[in-house]
Amino acid sequence: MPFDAEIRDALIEQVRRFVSEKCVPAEADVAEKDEVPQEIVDEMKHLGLFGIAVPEEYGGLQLDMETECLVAFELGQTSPAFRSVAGTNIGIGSQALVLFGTEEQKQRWLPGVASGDLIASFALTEPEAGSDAGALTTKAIRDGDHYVFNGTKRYITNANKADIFTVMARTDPDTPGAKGVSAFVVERNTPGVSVGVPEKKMGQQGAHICDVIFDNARVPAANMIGKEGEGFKVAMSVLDKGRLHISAVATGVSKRLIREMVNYALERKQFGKPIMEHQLIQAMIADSQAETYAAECMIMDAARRRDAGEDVTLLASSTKLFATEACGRVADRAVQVFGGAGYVSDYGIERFYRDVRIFRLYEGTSQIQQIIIARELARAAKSGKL
Ligand code: COS
Repeated sequence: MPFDAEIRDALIEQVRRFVSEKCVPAEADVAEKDEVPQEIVDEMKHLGLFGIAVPEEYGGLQLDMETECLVAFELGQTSPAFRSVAGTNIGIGSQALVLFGTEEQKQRWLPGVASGDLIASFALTEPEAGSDAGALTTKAIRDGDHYVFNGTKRYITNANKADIFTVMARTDPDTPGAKGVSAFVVERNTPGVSVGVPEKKMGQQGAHICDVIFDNARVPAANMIGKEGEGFKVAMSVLDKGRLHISAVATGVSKRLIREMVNYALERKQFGKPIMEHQLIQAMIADSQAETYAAECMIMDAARRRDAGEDVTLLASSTKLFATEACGRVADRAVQVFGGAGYVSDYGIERFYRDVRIFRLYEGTSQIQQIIIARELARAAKSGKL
């Protein structure tokens, strides 16, 4: 059922004001200090942002995907580090529980996820298993009513703040590839679970990624999400949704950068007139607008189809590929339109240029999206559905 239009408009307006009044003025400071201030985190909690994708019965706002993307368009219009604070609770950290958790698991963890009092992280990637996620080697070996975890997860967003992790681990070491993998909730305070120091990154200062290390960590068997051996499918379903969300965030950044380009081009004069009147500048801005509008339309269509119950694997990958690559081009043009000022930190444009680079990498690289798109098309053709 579509989300109530009036409530939706009010929420989007609230998020828009929060972004422009609280986040935008704090952008440089957050980048400098590598930390989002607690008062901004508290305001995000107050707005319900941590729980937008959690069902109402567990304290969330239960937005449909279309509304979630509209919110993400707004959240994208500032440094992506702000979105990242709640990003894993909204997306990959919580959705395995939402989609596949038992009633008991949901009651135990989702209210905290929704309020933001519990930070949820998603632990799939490993040192030797990035794009080839099915090659993961973290083991979870059954021992009575527990599983014993050993292994290392890498580049895990919000790991340093996380209270719970959705962890994909190999429960059947004799079965290689996707089939031997199961999904679990692992609590941070489990003995044998430790978190590394945050990595130094190219951009998105204020958002953190760390290793998560399991050293004989005993996790109750009751924490398994879904069936044994189905963990890879759980992860892929979570990523289908996550990829739509990231597409919307990237498109939000593109919208912000278009605004920055237009405003700057109207002010900045060269050759006796505002650079907005120079056709080569117009071309860069026009291409950015056309691509961003195309991304927006793709995202809305894919989100509505997901809300209608369609399988959106093909659409989510198509959307992520297009929207994040477009965002990269928009950020590059923004630097170009700003010229020397685009390269200087004070204007913030070079920061966005660095910040958006990760969109083409995480939740599946552009090349992985291409592989998924081709596979889905081949599958559809073979079953006569193309
Ligand atoms: N939804 C549900 N199930 C899915 C699925 C999806 N979107 N995609 C794949 N599956 C299922 C497949 O149907 C298959 O099950 P069956 O054997 O029962 O048919 C199983 O999962 C394995 O799928 P597949 O054979 O396609 O796995 P591969 O190892 O060949 O690789 C890719 C799949 C490359 C698509 C996957 O590893 C991937 O997405 N990699 C990128 C990982 C990523 O995004 N990392 C970012 C980390 S989070 S920031």
